[in-house]
Amino acid sequence: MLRHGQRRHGVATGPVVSWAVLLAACVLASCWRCSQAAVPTFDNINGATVLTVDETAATDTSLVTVAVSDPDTPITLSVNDTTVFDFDANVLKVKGALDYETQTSYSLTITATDNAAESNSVDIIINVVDKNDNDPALTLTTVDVTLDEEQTAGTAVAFVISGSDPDTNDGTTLTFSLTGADSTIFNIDPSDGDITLNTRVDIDPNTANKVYKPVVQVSDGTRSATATLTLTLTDINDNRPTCSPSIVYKTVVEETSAGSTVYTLTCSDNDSSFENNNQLTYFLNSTSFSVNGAGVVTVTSPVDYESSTSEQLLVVVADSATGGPLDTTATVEITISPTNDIDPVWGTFVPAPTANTYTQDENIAVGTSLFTMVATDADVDSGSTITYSIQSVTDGTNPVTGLFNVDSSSGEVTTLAKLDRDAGVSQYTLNLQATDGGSGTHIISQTVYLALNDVNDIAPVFQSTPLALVTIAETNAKTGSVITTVSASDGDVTAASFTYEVEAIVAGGSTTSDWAFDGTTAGQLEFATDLDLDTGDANYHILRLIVKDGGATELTGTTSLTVSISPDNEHTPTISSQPSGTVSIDENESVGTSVASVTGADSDTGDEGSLTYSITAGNTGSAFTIDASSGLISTQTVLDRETLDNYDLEITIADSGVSQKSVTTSVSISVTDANDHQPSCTSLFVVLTPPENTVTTST
Ligand SMILES: *[C@@H]1O[C@H](CO)[C@@H](O)[C@H](O)[C@H]1NC(C)=O
Ligand SMILES: *[C@@H]1O[C@H](CO)[C@@H](O)[C@H](O)[C@H]1NC(C)=O
Ligand SMILES: *[C@@H]1O[C@H](CO)[C@@H](O)[C@H](O)[C@H]1NC(C)=O
Ligand SMILES: CC(=O)N[C@H]1CO[C@H](CO)[C@@H](O)[C@@H]1O
Repeated sequence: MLRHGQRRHGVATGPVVSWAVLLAACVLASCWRCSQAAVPTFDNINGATVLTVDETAATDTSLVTVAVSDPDTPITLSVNDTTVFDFDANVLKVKGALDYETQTSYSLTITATDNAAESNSVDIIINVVDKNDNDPALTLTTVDVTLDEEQTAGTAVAFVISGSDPDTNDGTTLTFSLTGADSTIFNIDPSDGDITLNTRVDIDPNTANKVYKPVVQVSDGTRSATATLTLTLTDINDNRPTCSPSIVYKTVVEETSAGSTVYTLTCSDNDSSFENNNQLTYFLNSTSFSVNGAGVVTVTSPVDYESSTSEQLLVVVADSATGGPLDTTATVEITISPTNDIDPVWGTFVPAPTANTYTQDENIAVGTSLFTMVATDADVDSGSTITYSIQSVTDGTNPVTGLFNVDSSSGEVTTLAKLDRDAGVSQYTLNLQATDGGSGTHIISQTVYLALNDVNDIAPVFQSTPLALVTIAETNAKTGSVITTVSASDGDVTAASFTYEVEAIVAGGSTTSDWAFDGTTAGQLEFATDLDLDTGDANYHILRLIVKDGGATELTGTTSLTVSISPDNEHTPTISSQPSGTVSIDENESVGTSVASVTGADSDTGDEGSLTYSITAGNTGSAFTIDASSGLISTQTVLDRETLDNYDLEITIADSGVSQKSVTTSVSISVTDANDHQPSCTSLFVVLTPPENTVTTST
């Protein structure tokens, strides 16, 4: 009954023992009980018993409650390997770590010993049941991969990873996946973990390569393992440099100094710096300009507008990719703006001078064109505009002004005033200038000379004009006698050859032929005839003299000369008439009574022939007076015969010449008694011819 109960119990307490094992144990126990009653017998296990236990079974997990039949209790149960299994009373329990992967089954000898030391043993088998008790593992053969950017979707990324799982059956199906932010660009094959790109990845613009760190995970369904992969996407040189703008227009002033910046190109390359993919270099095709590594275009050698007014620079911009550079071009259109950089140069003047000298007659009309300066300038625009000027004029030594004018635009030089050679300047020095226009003017200079020809433009003049009166003594007024010597001067530089003539007689009644200039002694005026005042020639003559300068166009000067001929007292007065004998006059005649008359004559003319009469002796008591000009003698007192009855008057007749000459005579006057009343004369005036010998001459 108990056996059945025990069996039932055994069944009830050994849930892990299969019904087949239980059935076998009952058969064995019935057999053992039949043959050997004192030996413990196993009721529910026998040599065919196979138990199973999960490898994950925890310690003290019960495997079987062994039922033993034996009267000699208590019965002790033991197992021959207690490292993993042992009994708690009659319950076989797990006491150690199980691992299917280490040992899939155990053969155990279970021994039951009764109180009488009788024992019985039975061998059973415990099969370990595999469970998913291990994490999968990743084998990371290649986890660091470098790949060029720009690969197409589907490109395999050469990670080499594999998964494994220590479990034997359960949890051995592995699945791969990717996690993490960096995983988005990948696909992973869940079964084998092969990774591909799921998109084309362009990392530009980027300054460096891009690193992705996806996390790969392998899972056995319950357990998983992860690892971080590294994909470095490297830049490929897939971008050309670009310049914005690609064409620029710049103006460069010619002669801009070398080194001046013209323009800085704005170029870039969307590639990264990897392998110098975005490192730009610049080249341009000009010798006048250059570009540096920063794209700065500068002047290399100053450009010349006159050579070229523009220049097109083709700039090649290339990256420096070691794998093969890419390039682009930019154009810099340079317009060269002109400056005034060229000196003007003199051309041939119009007319051309001879040995830098122009020659003109003096006295040319004011405004006469002398010459026209010519200068040219190779600059363009305002730089070529020439302004002409006269910087200075000298007479060879000193500055002179106001003589010349220049038309600043035409260069024509004209006279502003009469040029007078006779003023002492034979040649002027003209310092000429030509100035170009524009900024930073350039000036050139040149000297020309203006030589003046003398022209006979100044009339001769008599010196000491008006000439002084020339007085010639009458006796010298004879043919060939020198009257005076005149001279003339002439302002012309060229010496004049004077000739003199008597041009006209203004007064005096002579004729021009009466006068002559000496043929050999210039200016010496002589008489060409005898002039005699006593024969009626005038005592003064006004001559108009003319002097001729002998020039090609003869100029003359005139003056007047008065020649006075001074009379000479050549003749002594003579008595023309006088009383003959004694003249009587009554006493008591009234004062003023005429008594007698004496007259004289003189062949001289003028003062030399102008006679005056005077009583020079015998006029006692100033009884008489004589009219100085007529020679009439008259009383000056009332005569008294009783006082004085006879007078002998000395009468002097004198001329008025410088060297006065005179003659004397005497007149006897008798005072008669009034009582006689005897007139002694029939006429009051008696003209007597004096005897020759009574005439006396005084000198
Ligand atoms: C226990 O007994 C079994 C069956 O005889 C045997 O195979 C096994 O090796 C024994 N174990 C030990 C530790 O002796
Ligand atoms: C460079 O990259 C910028 C930013 O993505 C983009 O706008 C530009 O168009 C790119 N340039 C070229 C030439 O591809
Ligand atoms: C540079 O090259 C461009 C294009 O060929 C050309 O038009 C230009 O004249 C060149 N410039 C010089 C300075 O040679
Ligand atoms: C004649 C005559 O008449 N004689 C007189 C002159 O004058 C004196 C003085 O007057 C008289 O006395 C005279 O008689």
